[in-house]
Amino acid sequence: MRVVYTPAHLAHDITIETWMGMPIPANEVAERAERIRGALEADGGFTFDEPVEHGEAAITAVHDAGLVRFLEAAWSRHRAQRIPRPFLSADTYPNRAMFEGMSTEAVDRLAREPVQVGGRAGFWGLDSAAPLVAGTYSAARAAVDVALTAADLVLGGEPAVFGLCRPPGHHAARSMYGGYCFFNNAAIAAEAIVGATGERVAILDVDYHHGNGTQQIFWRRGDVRYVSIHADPDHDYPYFLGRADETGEGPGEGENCNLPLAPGTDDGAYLAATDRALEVIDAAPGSVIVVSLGFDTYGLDPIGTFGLTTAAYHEIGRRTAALGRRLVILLEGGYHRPSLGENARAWLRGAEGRPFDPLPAAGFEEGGAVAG
Ligand code: SP5
Ligand code: ZN
Repeated sequence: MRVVYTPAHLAHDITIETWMGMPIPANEVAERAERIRGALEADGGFTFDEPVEHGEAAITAVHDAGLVRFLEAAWSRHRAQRIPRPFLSADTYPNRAMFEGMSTEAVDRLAREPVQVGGRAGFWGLDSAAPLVAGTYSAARAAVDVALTAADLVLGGEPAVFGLCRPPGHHAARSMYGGYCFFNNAAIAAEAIVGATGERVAILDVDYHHGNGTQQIFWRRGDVRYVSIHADPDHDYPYFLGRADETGEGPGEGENCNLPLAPGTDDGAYLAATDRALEVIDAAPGSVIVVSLGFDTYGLDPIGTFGLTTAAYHEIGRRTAALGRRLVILLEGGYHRPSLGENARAWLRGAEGRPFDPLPAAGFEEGGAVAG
């Protein structure tokens, strides 16, 4: 399988994130992508391509240009304000209750981007856990190019291509970043595929978290079907979207399918949900699936609660490919660093119909034991 990768992601390296006001060691770190690259190189069955630069138009096809300008300038503004921290995180968010009782027109006029950078980060941001650093914008742009290059290769005839995107994308909405995501790589790729083919596209999101950004972007669209399996938002991030009764509106009615699962979900229940998700995709026409692939469903993931195993990833990859559609597979989350390489290798080998043989040198075994 061909893999699109660039070291440009290394510019976005995070040491600390804030969680409920507490500084904690960052989860979405550069080591994640390097672990996966290393495992795929060691496998020998993957070849690597550099991304091709695609420019801004593909981004503003799904994102507000104001978000792009904010992300481009945020770090220099943060520096200019002499904020003594190594990353930018918001001060105040425009909670919807702040505007309660006001007309939509009044809110559109008054709830606008302020000047102070902590207010700007609140205006464009969802949460306090997506730290922005000096290299964030360039890395996020490169991740988009990775996704678009993977899509180009598939449109050129490859049956399945893996885009090693970092930072991830599926929490980023048209006018919002958040959840470690800045630009929505999967949504940008899906939009480009619709534009290039005129066909309908399906997005299968198997990250642990609901892809609120992807859902939002395609909510009213009849040409992109979004199907997501994730932790019940009553219990986990992003909390305010991801329920089963969110089915889309207007031309998008029936094109959004959320399959929320309880904390602690194991392989059996997850594979049953996978079969349901694949049925929903199979029921609409189209020849390409964009996969938002997260490994935070893994049993040892530090922020997820599910119990998936490496064997399950191999099987999910196999079943997804068995639909017979071409796959643009894009990395989203997954934070248990020692297992990421093996889990990615398992999924991708499954998608190619190859068996999975654990690498002896992985230094990692199921259950978390570190091999000598
Ligand atoms: C792409 C992606 O997977 N984004 C996930 C964003 C999750 N943000 C919330 C992180 C919560 C961290 N919780 C730490 C719990 C320590 N017990
Ligand atoms: Zn996630």
